[in-house]
Amino acid sequence: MKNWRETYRVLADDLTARGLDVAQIKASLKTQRVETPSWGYADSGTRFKVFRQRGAARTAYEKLADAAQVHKYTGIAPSVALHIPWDKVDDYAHLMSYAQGLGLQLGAINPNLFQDEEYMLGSLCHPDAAVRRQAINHCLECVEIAVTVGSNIISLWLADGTSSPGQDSIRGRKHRLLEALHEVYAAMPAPMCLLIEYKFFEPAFYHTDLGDWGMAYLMAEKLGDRAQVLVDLGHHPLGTNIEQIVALLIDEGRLGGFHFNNKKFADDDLTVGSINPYELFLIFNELIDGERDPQVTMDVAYMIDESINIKPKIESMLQSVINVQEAYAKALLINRDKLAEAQAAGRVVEAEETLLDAYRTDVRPLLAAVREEMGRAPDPITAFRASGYYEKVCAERIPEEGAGAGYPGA
Ligand code: RM4
Ligand code: MN
Ligand code: MN
Repeated sequence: MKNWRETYRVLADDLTARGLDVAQIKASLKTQRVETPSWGYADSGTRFKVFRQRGAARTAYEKLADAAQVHKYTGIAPSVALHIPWDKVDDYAHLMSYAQGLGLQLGAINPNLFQDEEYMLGSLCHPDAAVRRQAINHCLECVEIAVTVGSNIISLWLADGTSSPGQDSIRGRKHRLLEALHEVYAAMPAPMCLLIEYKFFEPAFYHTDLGDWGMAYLMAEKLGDRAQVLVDLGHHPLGTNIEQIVALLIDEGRLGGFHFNNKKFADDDLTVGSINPYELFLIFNELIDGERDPQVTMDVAYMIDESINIKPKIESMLQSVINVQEAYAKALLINRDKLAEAQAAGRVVEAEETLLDAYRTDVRPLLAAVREEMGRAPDPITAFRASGYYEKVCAERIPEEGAGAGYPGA
C-alpha cells in the first residue's frame, strides 16, 4: 500500500479505458453501508471452549465503543445490531444517546429465541401456548426497544425445529408460527420491517421450522410487505447457489437483508470473504444488477453476523468490512453493457471473462483513494493498530472469571 497513489492513477486510467466511469464507482463506494454486530465485539467460542480475547468488550457500551472504531477507520459502518438480552440495559434511550455521541446509530434488534430454559421444544412453535406467549412477548419487547432506539428492523432468527422424527406435528408448528408472527408483525409500526432469517439445521437436527429461503419467503408473503427474507451466507447446505437465491428474492421484492460471514463446512461464522471471495463477488453482481433495474425496488440491510473466536475482535471486524467493500468494488467494475451483449449473443466465454476482468482487478488502491476522499485513513487496519486503542482497552478491561463454552449464557 506504500505507493497506492501512483498505483491508483494507473488503475483509474485503466478503468476509464475499459469504459468504466471512475467517478460514479467512487460515489457508489462512498454510499455503501455495512452494519456490524454487537456480539462480534464480545467473547464467543465454539461449544467446546471460549478462549478469552484480551480487550474484548464486556458490556453493550464497550461493544459500541469498539464498533465506533470500526466506523472511524472505514467510514462505512455507522450502525450496530443489538441482540436482546445479550445487550440488555436498563435504559435504552441512554444507550442510544451514547451511540449517537460516538457517531453511531443502533440498527437491527435481534430477539433471542433459543436460550431460555423453556425453549427446549421450541419458542414461537412450541406445543405449549404458555411458552409461545413468552416468546411472543419477548419479540414484542424487542419491537418496543426498536421504537425507543430509533431502529426500523426486527431481525428474527428462529432456532425452532425438532430433533427426532415424529417429535411434533410439522404442519401444526407451521400454524403456530404463523399465528405468532402475525401478532408480532401487527405490533410493528411502519416503516419497521421484520427480517426473517432461515437456516437448514442446528440446534435442531431433524427438521427446522424455517429451514430455507422458501419457508422464510412463504411467511413473508403471508405477513405483508414489511416482512422480508434475510440471507445469512452460512445457512445453506454446501454447494447451494446463494447468488441465485439472492437474484430470485430481489426479483420478488423480498430481499430484506444479509448476514455476511463465510463457511467452510457448516454455520462456521468465519470472516466474510475469507473462504470463498468469488461467491461474495457474484452475490454483489446480482445486487448491482437489481439496483440498476428500474423495475425493481430494493431496500437491503447489509449486516455482518460472525463469531470470530481466534482473531482479535476489532481488527477482525475491520477485515470483514473491508472484504465486503472489496467485493462490492470489484462487482462495480463489471462492464455491464459488455456482459449483456455477450449474454444475448450466447458468447459464454466472453460473458464469464467480463466477470473475471472485474474480479481479478486489485481494487485496494481505489479503496484507499475513496477512504482518503472520505477523510479516513487509506489503510484502516494499519491506522487502527497505530492508534493504541487496542492496548488501552486491554489494560482497562479485565476479563471476567470462569470462561465457559458457547454463546454468553450457554
Ligand atoms: C444463528 C443465526 C443468528 C445469530 C445466532 C447467534 O445461527 O445466524 O442470526 O444471531 O446464530
Ligand atoms: Mn445470522
Ligand atoms: Mn448462523
